[in-house]
Amino acid sequence: MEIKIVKQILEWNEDVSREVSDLLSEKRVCLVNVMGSPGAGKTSLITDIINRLRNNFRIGVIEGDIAGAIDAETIDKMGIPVVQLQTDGACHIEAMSIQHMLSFFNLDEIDVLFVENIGNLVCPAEFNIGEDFRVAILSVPEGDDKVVKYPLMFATTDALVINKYDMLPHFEFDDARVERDVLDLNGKAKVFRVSTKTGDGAEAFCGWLSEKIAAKINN
Ligand SMILES: Nc1nc2c(ncn2[C@@H]2O[C@H](COP(=O)(O)OP(=O)(O)OP(=O)(O)O)[C@@H](O)[C@H]2O)c(=O)[nH]1
Ligand SMILES: [Mg+2]
Ligand SMILES: [Zn+2]
Repeated sequence: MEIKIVKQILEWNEDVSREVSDLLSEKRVCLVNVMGSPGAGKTSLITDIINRLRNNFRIGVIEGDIAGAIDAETIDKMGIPVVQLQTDGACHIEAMSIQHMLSFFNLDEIDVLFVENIGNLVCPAEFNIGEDFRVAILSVPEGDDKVVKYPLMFATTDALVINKYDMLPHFEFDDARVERDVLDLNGKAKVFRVSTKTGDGAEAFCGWLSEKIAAKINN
């Protein structure tokens, strides 16, 4: 008799992430996985991106949080389609959740979906969610040693946004060291210094982002 074999959860996640990716390619929707610690500025960056790029792309957002809907309310007030995923304790988002949530969007009317992952520097990076690319955020008050201490997120990201750059005078934070550490792990990463508070650096980041999105949806 043939033995039933159930695959480990990570392998299952890989299968579903490929299904998500295939569907979104067919629909010409770009999926961006935004990751970083609690409070690094994920929602601030996404709202800044919306303000800068909403005339160029049709944007949707999936907000991931352990509880509540605070970030989704922020995005909803901007008139952007948004769904809140509550993980009820889980500290990362899996592809199965994204696959389920895509049905709440009209994918024919979306060019780019941003996923705000759970605030966590560790396991979100282990799970592909069908994304086209990743954006990791590290903010100045978190400290300049985080790339070395939490390598996977920085090794797998396409861009690193060093956020809260306006706070640099107030912290011992060597941004050149952070850039070196990231490039040592991951030669393809683009590093941007941004303050979502003052807007400094956001234009350069959004320029890079626009090119990546356009490359996907015009492909
Ligand atoms: N000074 C300064 N503060 C910022 C900047 N970006 C975000 N903040 C502040 O940092 C705090 C957290 O920002 P959020 O955007 O909510 O961070 P988040 O990563 O979405 O947080 P969670 O969703 O809770 O994980 C807020 O008080 C923001 O106003 C920045 O560039 N400079
Ligand atoms: Mg947030
Ligand atoms: Zn987790």
